[in-house]
Amino acid sequence: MLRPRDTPTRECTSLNGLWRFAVDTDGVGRSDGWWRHTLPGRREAPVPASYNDLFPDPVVHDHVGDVWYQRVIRVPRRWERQRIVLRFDSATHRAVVWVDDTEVAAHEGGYTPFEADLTDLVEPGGEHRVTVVVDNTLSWQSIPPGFVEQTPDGPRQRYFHDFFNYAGLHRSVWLYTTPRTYIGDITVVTRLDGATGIIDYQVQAVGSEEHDVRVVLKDADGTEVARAAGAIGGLTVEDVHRWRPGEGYLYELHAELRGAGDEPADAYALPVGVRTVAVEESRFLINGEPFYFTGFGKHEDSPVRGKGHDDAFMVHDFALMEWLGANSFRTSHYPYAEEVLEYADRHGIVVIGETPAVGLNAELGATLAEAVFSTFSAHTINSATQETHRQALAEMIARDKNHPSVVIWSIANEPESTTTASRSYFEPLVDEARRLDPTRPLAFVNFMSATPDNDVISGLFDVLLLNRYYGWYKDLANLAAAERNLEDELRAWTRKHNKPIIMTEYGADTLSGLRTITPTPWTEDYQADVLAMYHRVFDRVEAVVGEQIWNFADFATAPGLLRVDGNKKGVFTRDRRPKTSAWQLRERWRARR
Ligand code: GCB
Repeated sequence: MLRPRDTPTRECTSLNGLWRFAVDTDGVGRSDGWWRHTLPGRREAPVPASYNDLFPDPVVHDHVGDVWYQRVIRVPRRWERQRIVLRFDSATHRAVVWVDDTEVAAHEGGYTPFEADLTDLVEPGGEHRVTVVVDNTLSWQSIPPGFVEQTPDGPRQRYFHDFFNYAGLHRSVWLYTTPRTYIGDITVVTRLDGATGIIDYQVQAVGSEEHDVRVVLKDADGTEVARAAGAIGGLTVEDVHRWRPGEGYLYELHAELRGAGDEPADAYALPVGVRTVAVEESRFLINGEPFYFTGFGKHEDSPVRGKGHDDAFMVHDFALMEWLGANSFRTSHYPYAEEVLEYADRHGIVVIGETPAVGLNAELGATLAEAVFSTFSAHTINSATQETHRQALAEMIARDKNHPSVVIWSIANEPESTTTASRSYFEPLVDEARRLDPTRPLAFVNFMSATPDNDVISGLFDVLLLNRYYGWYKDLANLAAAERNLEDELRAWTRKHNKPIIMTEYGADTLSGLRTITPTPWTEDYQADVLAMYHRVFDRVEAVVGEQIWNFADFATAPGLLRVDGNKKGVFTRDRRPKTSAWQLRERWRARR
């Protein structure tokens, strides 16, 4: 699915801004047909943003179920004879959309885009009412999963992941045009042959059969460097300028459909980075050279906006990572806004892209939701959940396949991975991911209690991503034992699999400003000691090819005895002020560059 862009044949209008907003506390909006009229009440909500923290009202903050957004759109008269598309970059976790009285789209999954073709419905020059109902409920069949507990005081959402269940229209909404015959999709795969770059491309045309496809590749200065004709083909660039970590060099692939009279029917420009990714034994190679990941697991999370995309926070976060010398991050625990990947492409930051499959684990259910259940069963995570998961995976790959910054797909965070049921659940998803993208290494993020002895699924994957909390959830305030146990475990993984290991989470909750001389959990000094201990071990174990600290910044979670106004494992506070460890990391990571 191509991101909306202005091109010589396409026009985009942003529908961001204030929309009418109503919380459907009684759950009557669908039966009463709220899309037919102006929404009840006088509330407005900004798009993009989570709605939860906008109002000083626990009813909104902790609402379970539907909320409604509505606005009027004006379709320019000049859009006559164009194909007109309404696009939501995301709606968390599912949505139904109406234009006037007609349902035009329904989508499951909170972190990938969906569209509705309005060509036959809207009037160029006319005004139309757009209404969206967004449902934040997590069930056993949603990704991520959860369940709603019915209590005497009303429904309560329970879930098995450690970040607040923010919801709403978190990303941009667009109204855009394409010609009636248009470029539906482009796929690029890049290869290197010495100094020569090869871009295998595929352009999918939709509409009339009579057209030719032409493709021109331009360098960053706009100079043409290669051209080709046909829907499928290859472009060769001598002396290619590679995309590499630290330097996000991008070419631009201009695809054109030409009709019978040689008129350009549609045109689209796609940024392309030429690079390769490979795994060789325990090494991770970018452009044939060993790469060591430094950086973070992150969240899309900020005060007031919640998970709403914000360009200012995005640029600031990247600038702070640059200040530290970090070269990578994981989109824990869901695909981030596409703006984030585009920024990473342009700036040479390496990304592990993750699906929203977080909390598929009964052990976490016991800790985070006081719930006792079997992870995989007919009544909990079952084949219908697996299908939602497959769809989320397919939509992530469809959206992100052309981003050079993305070098690994992570299929899930900390699922159960020690039972035959987990093996049966993951095997088909692994096959599907490899079918959809045979070019990128595949991984899942392994949970602490899944050890080299009892894990049964790591053999299916290319890279081992491990989350380990020695010195925190285990060996608290005993860093000597933590150091021994961590090293023993990493060596055991290497003996068993000989695959690259990236530590995708490690760290300690830290209250900004709390200091100590003797080792005391929650202090800034203890966080620094824990990180230093991990780094000593990483430097001794050759198979470790990356360190991504949990977390870049403090973030909001559901209430819990271990959570003091959220998770405090950030190297930065939620408003992005550094803790002591920031200077330690800056020294370590800048020295590596
Ligand atoms: C984890 C999870 C992450 C949590 C973190 C923690 O293993 O992947 O979502 O926030 O631990 O701090 O407990």
